[in-house]
Amino acid sequence: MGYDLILKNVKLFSVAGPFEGDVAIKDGKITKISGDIQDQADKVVNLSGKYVIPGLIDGHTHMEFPFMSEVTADDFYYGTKASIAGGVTTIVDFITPPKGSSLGEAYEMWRKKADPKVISDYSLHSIIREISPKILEDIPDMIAKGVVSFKLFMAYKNEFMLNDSELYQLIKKISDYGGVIGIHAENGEIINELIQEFIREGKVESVYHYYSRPDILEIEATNRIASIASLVGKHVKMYIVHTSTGEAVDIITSYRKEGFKFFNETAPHYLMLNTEYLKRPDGYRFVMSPPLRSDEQRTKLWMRLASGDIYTVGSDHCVYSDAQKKRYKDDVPPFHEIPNGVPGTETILPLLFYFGVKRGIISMERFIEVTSYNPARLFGLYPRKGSIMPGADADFAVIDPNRRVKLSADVLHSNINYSIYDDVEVEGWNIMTIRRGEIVYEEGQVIAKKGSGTYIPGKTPVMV
Ligand code: DUC
Ligand code: ZN
Ligand code: ZN
Ligand code: ZN
Repeated sequence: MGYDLILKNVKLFSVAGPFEGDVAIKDGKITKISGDIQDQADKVVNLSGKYVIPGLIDGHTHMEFPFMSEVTADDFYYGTKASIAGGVTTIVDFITPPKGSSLGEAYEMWRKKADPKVISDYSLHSIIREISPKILEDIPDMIAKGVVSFKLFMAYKNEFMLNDSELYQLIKKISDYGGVIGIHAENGEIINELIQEFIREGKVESVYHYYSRPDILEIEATNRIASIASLVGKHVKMYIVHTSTGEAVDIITSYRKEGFKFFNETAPHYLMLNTEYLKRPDGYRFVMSPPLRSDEQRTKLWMRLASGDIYTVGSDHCVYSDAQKKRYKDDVPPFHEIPNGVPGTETILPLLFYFGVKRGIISMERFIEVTSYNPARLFGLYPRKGSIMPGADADFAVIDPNRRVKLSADVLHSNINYSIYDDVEVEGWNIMTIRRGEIVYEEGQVIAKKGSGTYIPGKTPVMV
């Protein structure tokens, strides 16, 4: 039998531990994993000395995201180019329905935006920003289309925020149909008060973004939503997106120990950076929500990643150019006018590999668990994605564990001219990405064609 591609002499890592040998691929699928494969193949690649891992699943990206009166600078082309270069073979992005639109209409809009441009494979969550009988009715139809998870916001008053009664009704409805609930947990009412207070006092510098969104408002919102969701019942599948505090992780963990299917996601910037970055002249680039926190919180998050209490790592890739961040002015605008978001999809792999695995904080298995296995299960993509077994999609990242790279806009692929990790050097770098059996990135070059990614419908997950 002739294969399309054989990867020779790989050190293959999965959640089950390492394996050394060969991998054969046919028609985009993993076909055989064996010590020594001598069969014919169109292409044979020798990967000795490299680490092969499952392609990452970035479960949290905002490409072409209409938010805070801007559309993010990375559209589905630039954004997924960055993903692919970073070893991310699947993203899960957010349908963002315009106010008044049905979820079904918004789904069509997002497929039209993404399909002609994507380079990685992609799946979709849907944001729900308002409630109506029509929206509630749309939920089972969306699940049937493969949109099995829904993001609800407890912050961003007047843009996305829902109140407790709306949250309760939506959690109930989504859970009736087996869907997953993603929560942006911050107390938006109080944040709004704090913002108004600071503005009245003339406190407009970027660091006030942090002071207006203190840790306790994430902890409170997490506690509140866990209480509300627990009333609905143990069938609720819920995760707190971009968790930035150890305490919010611990609340969710304590519910999980009681049998609730509650989880946490964190993002690499909360592991890497602290509030001090907001005080730099380019502090506006570091405005995202929840905000960057203390080194103590960073340490708590690393520990909870190591223990397994944090379930997934997603980038929250939400890129604005300098011009957009500064609202097209020379001076930095008041903190509350700066569009929220940072790039991240391309740097999940090098940051977690170097600062997590190489520094001995997390194992290779944990790294894979939080970047592919768990997101695949949570978003209903498993076992097609996130598994290394015959029949699964042949999605891989190939790491040169010794390659040293200094991060900068020059080596990254986003559609902006800065990096938030300019002073960071890593050892360990993605040198090849394989997406459904095709080499789509090699030695700094993204080879895949625009639009060659595929929509992957999710199935309501049975993971837990
Ligand atoms: N936080 C961000 O920083 N950007 C996108 C939306 C969000 O919740
Ligand atoms: Zn062939
Ligand atoms: Zn959010
Ligand atoms: Zn987000």
